[in-house]
Amino acid sequence: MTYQSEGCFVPRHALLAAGLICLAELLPGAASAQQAAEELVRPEEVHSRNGELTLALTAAPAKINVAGVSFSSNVFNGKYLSPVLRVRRGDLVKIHLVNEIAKADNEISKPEPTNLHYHGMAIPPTEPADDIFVEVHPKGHEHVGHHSNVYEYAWRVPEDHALGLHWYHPHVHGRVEDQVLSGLSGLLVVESMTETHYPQFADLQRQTLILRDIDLPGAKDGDPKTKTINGQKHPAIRMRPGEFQIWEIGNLGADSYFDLELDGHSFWVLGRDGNPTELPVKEQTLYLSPGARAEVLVQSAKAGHYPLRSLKVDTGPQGDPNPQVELGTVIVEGGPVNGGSTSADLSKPAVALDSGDITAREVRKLPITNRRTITFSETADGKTFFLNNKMFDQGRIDTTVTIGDVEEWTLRNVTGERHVFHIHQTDFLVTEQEGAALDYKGLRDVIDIPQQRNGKPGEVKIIVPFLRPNIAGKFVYHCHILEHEDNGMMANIVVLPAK
Ligand SMILES: [Cu+2]
Repeated sequence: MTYQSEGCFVPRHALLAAGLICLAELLPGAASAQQAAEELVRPEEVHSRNGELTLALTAAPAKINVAGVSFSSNVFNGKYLSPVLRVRRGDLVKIHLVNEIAKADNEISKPEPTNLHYHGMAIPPTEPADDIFVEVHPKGHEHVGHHSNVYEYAWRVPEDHALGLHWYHPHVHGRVEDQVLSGLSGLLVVESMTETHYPQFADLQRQTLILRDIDLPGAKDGDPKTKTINGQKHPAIRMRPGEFQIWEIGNLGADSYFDLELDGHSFWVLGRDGNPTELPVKEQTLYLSPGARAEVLVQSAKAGHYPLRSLKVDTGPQGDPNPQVELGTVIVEGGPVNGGSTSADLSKPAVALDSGDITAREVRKLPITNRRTITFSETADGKTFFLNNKMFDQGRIDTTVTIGDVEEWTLRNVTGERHVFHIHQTDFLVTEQEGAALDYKGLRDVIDIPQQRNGKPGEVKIIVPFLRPNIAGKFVYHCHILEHEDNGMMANIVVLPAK
């Protein structure tokens, strides 16, 4: 039997077992009181079979319910929580994308082009793979020389691809923020990171936490966005005392930062941005810029309720507000689990790192073939954004490199707000932040560049290896705060085939 009252859709026995009652019943309208009762939902999953993942994704308005509010929004296949795609090395991925984007209650108000980008994937930046210059127009708005409202994506996961968490979202310049904010983003997992690199943790219970931001109807410009986990405002995540779990977490939102803190717990990072770490990295808070992902190990403390928060992030005097919010509650209860042997394994380094793509250790040793500086700037009103003093222009080539090049890029932020660097098709190694050497144990594909302070620009140094022959072509690098990207903070790069 399901017990229902406002905001409570939980089997009564589960509530009793948890020692909970639905407080919404006692305190009608008290948002915080309803919060702990809703169980974390599991996203729908689509697995590849016999080496192939086939999926139809239709972007269209649908009635959704987010944080207790019902409204229509453009989403994939009728749901705010998009399917998690799980593929393996060597798999063929075939996605039939249909554009039925239309007027909805929020954000996107008219038919407009869309497409798909596969963030973190080292696949060709060309059709029918990860070409973000493709425009799939809605029916009746097809342009001469463009495609119909349907597009057939087909690409193969490279046999040596890094294992981990990636994601998919539209990337038509100028419309990315609104489409992602509407709900058009989902997780894409190249299996099996834990089994391959951290086999001692392979049997642990897993949770998938999709973090996103959204403007609820009536939200005013400048209001902080509403943050959700798996589309839920304040779900309950369950663990047993002493239990280790693996959490797959992705910030698949448009503009917001998440800096996760779980009272009395820490996070052991096994992978970030689709790349394994060289050893588990202990972090007290898990900082996830827009676009960042992480696989982490969490060991629960003694029985009790622990708030899972996203801490306030100082985005700078010109930045958008990113206040602290409570995202959910970890409920620890039931028979204790002896995590002794798992604790001991935390000091063991990752194994089989050479089974895949280039590692952080290898990138560190590569000779640098060229250095360049990318400056992030914006107008005083914070409405127009530049890379190296230029707004994005689809027809202009800003950077040209050749397969085999290994470049050191200095990312310089001369604005009063944080920005987030991302480049398509390749990962990079972060070597320096604010003048201090950084020895992070893995490759990344998004990194924050802090705001200018006291006239001193924020600065980060990265090494970008352009080594994989399959990434030759034209693609982009940009700020992953999608509002900034849409308003100019993006540039084109052409990677020429090796001579
Ligand atoms: Cu930015």
